[in-house]
Amino acid sequence: MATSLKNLNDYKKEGFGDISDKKFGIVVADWHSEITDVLCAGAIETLLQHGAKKENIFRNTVPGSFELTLGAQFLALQEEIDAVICIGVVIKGDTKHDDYINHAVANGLTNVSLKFNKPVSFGLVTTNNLEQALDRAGGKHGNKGIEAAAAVIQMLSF
Ligand code: DLZ
Repeated sequence: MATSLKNLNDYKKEGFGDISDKKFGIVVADWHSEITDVLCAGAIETLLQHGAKKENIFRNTVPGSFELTLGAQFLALQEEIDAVICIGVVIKGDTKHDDYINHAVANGLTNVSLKFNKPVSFGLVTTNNLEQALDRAGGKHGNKGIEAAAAVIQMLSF
């Protein structure tokens, strides 16, 4: 049977579904860990606020954002994991590394999500400099870790 799609306003009115029995994997990149730690804390706080249990949240670390895809796959293939949140920070430098990493992660996480039919969120902050990244980790542009957690919660409500 077809699923009737809800939009964010519906969820704001009705709330998301019960996630108290859902299990969440979080993959966090070690590069710029002073920022990814803040993003991860935002994601965990959001899961808990929406009713997830602390013991159902599994944080894993990978070396850099490029490794988020395989980290997500390791988690997604575990049957008991319902959704995966990926967190990283890629800052532009003198070379095009950011472009390669960002596209690889975006494609990779899409593939993992579709392959395992599970929500996998893209909590990758991609900025031109450190200040812009800090602005998105509890600064003037909020905390992208919160958005990454909210995205999987919403997708689990389908
Ligand atoms: C190599 C590299 C560079 C230059 N910059 C970043 C970055 O800004 N953010 C990040 O998460 N990771 C970076 N990395 C590391 C790569 O993601 C990856 O870990 C290495 O290339 C090893 O595969």
